Amino acid sequence: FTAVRYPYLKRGSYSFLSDRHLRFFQSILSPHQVLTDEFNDLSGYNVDWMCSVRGSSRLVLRPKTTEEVGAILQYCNAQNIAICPQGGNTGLVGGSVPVFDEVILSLGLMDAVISVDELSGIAIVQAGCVLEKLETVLHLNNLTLPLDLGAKGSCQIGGNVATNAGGIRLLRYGNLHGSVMGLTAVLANGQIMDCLSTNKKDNTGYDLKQLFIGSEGTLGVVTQVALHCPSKPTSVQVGFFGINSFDNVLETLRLSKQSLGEILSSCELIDQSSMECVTSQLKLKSPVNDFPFYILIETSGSNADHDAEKLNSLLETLLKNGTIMDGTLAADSTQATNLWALRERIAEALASEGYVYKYDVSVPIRQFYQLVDVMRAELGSLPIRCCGYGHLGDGNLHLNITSQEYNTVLLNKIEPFVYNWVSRQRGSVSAEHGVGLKKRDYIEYTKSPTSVYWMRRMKKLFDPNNILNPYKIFPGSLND
Ligand code: FAD
Ligand code: S2G
Ligand code: ZN
Repeated sequence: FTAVRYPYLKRGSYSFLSDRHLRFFQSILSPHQVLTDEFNDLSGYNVDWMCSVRGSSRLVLRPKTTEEVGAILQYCNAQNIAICPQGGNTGLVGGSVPVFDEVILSLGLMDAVISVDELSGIAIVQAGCVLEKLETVLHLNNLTLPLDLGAKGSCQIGGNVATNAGGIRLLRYGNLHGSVMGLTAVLANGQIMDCLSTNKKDNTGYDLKQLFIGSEGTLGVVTQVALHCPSKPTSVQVGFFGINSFDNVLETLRLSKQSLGEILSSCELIDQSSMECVTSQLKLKSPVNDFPFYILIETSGSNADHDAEKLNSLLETLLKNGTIMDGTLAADSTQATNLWALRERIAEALASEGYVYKYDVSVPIRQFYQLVDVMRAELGSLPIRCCGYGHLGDGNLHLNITSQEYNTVLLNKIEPFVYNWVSRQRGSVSAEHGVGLKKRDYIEYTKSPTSVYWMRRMKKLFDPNNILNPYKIFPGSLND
C-alpha cells in the first residue's frame, strides 16, 4: 500500500543491515531482545493497527534500560542506520512502523512502574508501560490516569507522550503538555537527556521536555515519564442522550458544562451512522435508538449522591425543554462500561467494515458536524459510509469514511478537499493522532511555513543524520 500511496517516496541513503551490525547488537543485548526476520515473525511489528502501511524491517531491538537505548542509538547514528521507535503500535497515522527497512526499536520490555506517590500524584514510569497496566497500579494508590483512550489495552505511556495523545478525558484533565512533569529521552547520538523532574513548578530556562511531547519519535526516544495523576474519583456517572438536531447537540454541551461544572469529565458525540456501524458490526445494543445524534456525558466526582443529583436534574431539564428526545443514566458500572463501548469501539467496528479513510481534525465547535454533511454531499453513494463522532467538548471530530477496499477515486475525492475545508476553518489537520507518514503532505495546510521551517531546523539540530523515524511528519521530508 505504501508503494501505491506514496509513489514518490524513495529509501534514504541509510546503511543496509549487515552481519557486523547484528553482531554488535547481539553483543550488547541478550538473545530475546534481538528479533531478526530470519528466526522471528516480524509482521506484527511491520504493519500498523489499521493494516494500512507496511514496513520491511528485518530487525527488532527490544532494550530494557535507558542506557541500552543510548548504546543502540549511538551505534546507529555512527553507522547511519535508520530507526523506527515503536510503542504499542496503535498509532493511526503510519508513524509507528517503518516505511522501508528501518530498524524497529521497541519499548515493550521497558514496562516498569518505578514509583507512585499518592500525596503528590506523581508516577514515574518506564515508557513501555501499557496504559491499562499503569491505570491498575494507580487505582491501588487512589489515583487515576489524566488520559484514557480506546487503545489503552495496548498503547504505552511513551507512545502517548510521543503523540501527545488526547482521548476521552482531555476535557477535564487537559493534555499531556500539562500532565507530564518530566521525562528521560535518548537523543539520536545516544546522549541521555534527563528531564525527569517531578516538580510541578520549574521555571528555569527552556522547558525542553515539551519538545518531545508530540514529536512522534523524531527528536528522541522517550524512556521514562513522570506523570501527574489526579485523585481517583469515587463517583463516576454516565449519561447517554438521543438528540434530533446538531443545534440541540450544542445546547446539550452548553447546559452540561454550565450545570455539571467541575465534575464534567467527558462529552462525546456519536452520529447515527457511527452508531449503526458499531451496533451492527459488533452486535452491541444501545438503550437509546433511532436518533441522528447521541451524546455520552461522564462526570467524575467525590460524592455519588451529589453527582447523581446534578446529572438527574440536567437530564430532566434537557428532556423538559426538548433539547434531548430520550436519555438514560447508567445505574451501575456495567451499564457505564456498555455505554462507553458504543463510543470507544467505533474504530474497531469501522475497521471490520472495510477500508477506512480516517480524518482526526480540530474544527470550531459550531462547525463540528458541518464537515460530515459537506463530505456526504461531496461523495454521494461512492463510500459504504461517511460518519462523524468524537470528542465534542474538544472540537475534535473523527470523520471516518469506509469502502469495500482501498479506492483511489474515492481517496482523491476526499483529499485534499477535506484538508482545504479544515484549513479554511483554521482548524488542525490532525487533532490528536499526530502526523506520522499519512498526514505528512498536509501539515502545511494548518501550520504556517515559518512554523514548519523552524520545526525542520529543530529536527536537524536534534537529529542531524535524520536517523530517527525518517519520512515522517514533514512533506518531502529531509531525505526525499
Ligand atoms: P505507537 O503507535 O507505537 O507509536 C506512535 C508514535 O510514537 C510513532 O511515531 C512512534 O515512532 C512514536 N513512539 C512510540 N513510543 C515512543 C517512545 N517511547 N519514544 C519516542 N517515540 C515513540 N489517540 C488519541 O490521541 N486519542 C484517542 O482517543 C485514541 N483512540 C484510539 C482508539 C483505538 C481503538 C486505536 C487503535 C487508537 C487510538 N488512538 C487514539 C491512537 C493511538 O492509540 C495513540 O496515538 C497512542 O498514543 C499511540 O501509542 P502507542 O504506544 O501505540 O504508540
Ligand atoms: C477515538 C480512535 C480512532 C478513530 O475513538 O477517539 O481517536 O479515529 C479515536 O476511530
Ligand atoms: Zn479520539
